[in-house]
Amino acid sequence: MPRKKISIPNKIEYLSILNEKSELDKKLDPDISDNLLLKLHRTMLLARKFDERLLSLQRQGRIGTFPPISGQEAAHLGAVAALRPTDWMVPAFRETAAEIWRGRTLESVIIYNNGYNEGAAIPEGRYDLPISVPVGSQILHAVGLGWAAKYRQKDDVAMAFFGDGATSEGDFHEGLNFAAVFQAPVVFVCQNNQWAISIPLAKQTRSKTLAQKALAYGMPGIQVDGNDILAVFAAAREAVERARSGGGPTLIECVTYRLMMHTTADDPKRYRTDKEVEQWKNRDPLPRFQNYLIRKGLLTEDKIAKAEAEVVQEIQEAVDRAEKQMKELGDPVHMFAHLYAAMPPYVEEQKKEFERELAELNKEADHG
Ligand SMILES: Cc1ncc(C[n+]2csc(CCOP(=O)(O)OP(=O)(O)O)c2C)c(N)n1
Ligand SMILES: [Mg+2]
Repeated sequence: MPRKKISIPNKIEYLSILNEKSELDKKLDPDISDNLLLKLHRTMLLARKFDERLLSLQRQGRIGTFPPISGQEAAHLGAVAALRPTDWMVPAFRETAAEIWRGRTLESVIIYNNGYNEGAAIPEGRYDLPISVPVGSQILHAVGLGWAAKYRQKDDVAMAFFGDGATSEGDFHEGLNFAAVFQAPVVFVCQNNQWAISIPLAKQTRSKTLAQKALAYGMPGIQVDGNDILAVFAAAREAVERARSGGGPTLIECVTYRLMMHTTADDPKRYRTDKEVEQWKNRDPLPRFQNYLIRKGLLTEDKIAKAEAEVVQEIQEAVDRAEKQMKELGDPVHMFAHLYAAMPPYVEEQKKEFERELAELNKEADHG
């Protein structure tokens, strides 16, 4: 026959285990230990409360611009929980819950968001890359790490995080192609939160799913309910195991939603409706997981209230430590010190302007 359908391996599946009513599909239960379930819940709760606190710190002028994660905790925490501590985690900029899981301190987040690069430093023994803001760049970094692990015959896996917007970047296509051709042990986690600042998904792609882009590169792709931490964990565990055992890369699309603004410099009311946000609030990953754990007998309303009070206290202590550390780190104008051997005139100008602004701020602070 001259014209026929070509059979392509790896059909695209959709995975959901815990639905919006917190009901479990028993056949798909990923069988996670009680200990791990409770640890995931605690991190999710801490990350949510921390996001709220960061927002109020930003509004008070005590930190700079930051990208909130509320609504997306399950999508990145569930994925990273499938890694070993010695695997590589390559974050974009909206994975705070996953970074906390990997050991990032809350104070480092505060310090970083105040412009101190010290807050981005990764301590010895943590196999994470710092936040990388250029959209899609994380993909190339992770592919390099994965390829290096394979070249050295180690069984480490690299996990890259990025958003729906990143799938329009050349980096995405180059990275996935290279990883598949060389069978690099990389798990690509796309947090499809429906928006790239004010650009909706429909203007980003004509594809029905982002996961199906994996097929073109010859790797498995799966779309998961990204607000269902059990589904994200199950898909990530499978992909990590495949990568570790020589089966190459996987693309996981986590369908989720950013409940807050893109960054604190953005006003989402200008491009999306309250109705849309309300619909997604009903799919909030935190109450969904919490209700499941209550039904399972692992949590009670009292235990949750107690945990909330504890994380709020933990956050307060981190804020205190961060504010103390920032005083010790000294003048933020030092950020200009290690950029260039010979500073270009326009950077010199920025430095002077920053010095003027700092002087103004210090004057205001002196006057209470
Ligand atoms: C290469 C590049 N272009 C533009 C920007 C400005 N920018 C920052 S975040 C963003 C949108 C990213 O959208 P998405 O990948 O969906 O991630 P999300 O912010 O939704 O988590 C843009 C355009 C950037 N940081 N890097
Ligand atoms: Mg997005």
